[in-house]
Amino acid sequence: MSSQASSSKAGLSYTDRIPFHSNAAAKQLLALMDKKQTNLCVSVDVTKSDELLEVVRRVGKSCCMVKTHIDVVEDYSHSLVEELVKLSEELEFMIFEDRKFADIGNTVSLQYSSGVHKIASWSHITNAHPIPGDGIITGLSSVGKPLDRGLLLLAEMSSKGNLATGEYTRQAVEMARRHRDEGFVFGFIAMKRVHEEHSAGAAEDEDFMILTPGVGLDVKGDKMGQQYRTPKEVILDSGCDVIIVGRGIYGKTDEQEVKVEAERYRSEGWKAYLERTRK
Ligand code: S5P
Repeated sequence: MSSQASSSKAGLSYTDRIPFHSNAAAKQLLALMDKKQTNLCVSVDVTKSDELLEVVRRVGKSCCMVKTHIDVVEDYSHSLVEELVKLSEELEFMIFEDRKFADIGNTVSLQYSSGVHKIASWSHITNAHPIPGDGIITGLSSVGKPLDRGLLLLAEMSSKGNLATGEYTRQAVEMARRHRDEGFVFGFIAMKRVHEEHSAGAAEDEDFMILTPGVGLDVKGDKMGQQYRTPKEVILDSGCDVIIVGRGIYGKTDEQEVKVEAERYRSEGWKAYLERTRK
């Protein structure tokens, strides 16, 4: 426990953690979080391009990241992602395509670079399930690393009954560790600081970012197994770094409310971070 506590980076500011990362997207993200005072990632899971861009225009100033599921957009065209990239530069946020790759290296390299969406050409960050083994990182890295993109591994999930627990989570952490020097994998989708829970073999200068979905202030879950915790539980109690919020923000019917909710989550997440780093 003591060696765990001494190497924990949870008490440091986001900016002070930049030297522990070699991935360009991670460095950019950490810097802009402190600059904009936000650890909020808004998940914009809507099916129309106009709606997606409208939500992004409303929440862009409040968040450090916009997460997409580009394959649910019915009227997709390349101009959508061009506009999204433009907004990400104007409003200063990172783009995270939540593609959850889960195939062999060769297949994921094609899915990442090609097809209709050409994800690597516009998305700063993407994620992958560790289930196929190390080749998934090699495959994605061959496309993403030369473009300065970053990768997150899904070490845990937020949904009820998911299988990403215990030994699976430990192996996900080990996999990320094996590839740390390559500077492509920089963190996890997880519910807590999984690398500190499985700290055996961790280098003293190791740091991974933890991005956490399943965040809601008003409800505890949905009818399909999603489970929500509050920003305080996620950032302060569990030591995660980024809160990912979807329906709690874009689900509001009144467009003005979307902006208000984004600010509400930003402020709750930031308060919890300040409390954590002040300790
Ligand atoms: O374990 C997970 C991993 C992810 S990336 N649980 C999740 O909910 N997600 C994603 O986060 C999910 O695909 C969705 O886009 C978002 C949560 O949305 P919400 O509407 O429930 O906040």
